[in-house]
Amino acid sequence: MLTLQVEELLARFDPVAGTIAGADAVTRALSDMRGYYADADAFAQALAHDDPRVYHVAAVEPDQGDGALHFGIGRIEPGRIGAEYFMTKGHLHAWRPAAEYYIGLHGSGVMLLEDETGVQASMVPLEPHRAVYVPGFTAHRTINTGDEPLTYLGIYPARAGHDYGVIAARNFRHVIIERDGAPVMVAREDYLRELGR
Ligand code: S6P
Ligand code: ZN
Repeated sequence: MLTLQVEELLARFDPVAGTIAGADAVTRALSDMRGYYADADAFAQALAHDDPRVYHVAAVEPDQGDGALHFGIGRIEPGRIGAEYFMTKGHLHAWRPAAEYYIGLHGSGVMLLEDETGVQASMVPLEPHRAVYVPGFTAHRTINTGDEPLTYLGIYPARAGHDYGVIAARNFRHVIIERDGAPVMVAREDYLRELGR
């Protein structure tokens, strides 16, 4: 249980840097994203050239009890691998009923949401002045479709946890790719066919 000490209740964050004072951050470089991009040749070419940071996430997880909330701030750099934008790995919550709110802070992007089968999918804009509801039982990936860093805040039940296994094994059924300067959602198998794979 937390006390009502201000310093336990107040978090200071930088909405552009995507940092939270005193909080640890997890960083994902391009080399951590092997297998996540559809265009394996473009991935190998990019990685041969450089291993940039793709995104980082800082989280405040003060309390573990039932009903407790956590939040994280993510920052995704601008960039693309082939036609696919820089993005997060994406996950389901280990506790599947856990929903989440995403709030855009800076830059412009989208969220790719899929139900557990990948049959139902949606591309939802994520940018300042937008809050996106991610229902429970929904795989979610965040994608920077702009030219500057995308930052966002995600608020989720303390019990949510992360399950990366399903996505690592079979990926999302859809990709978000750039077409004529704008993001579109396309079935992964159609994009792979276009690439000749
Ligand atoms: C946690 C929440 C976010 C993500 C972050 C990075 O439930 O959805 O804080 O952790 O967007 O994505 P990922 O897929 O690497 O955890
Ligand atoms: Zn989540």
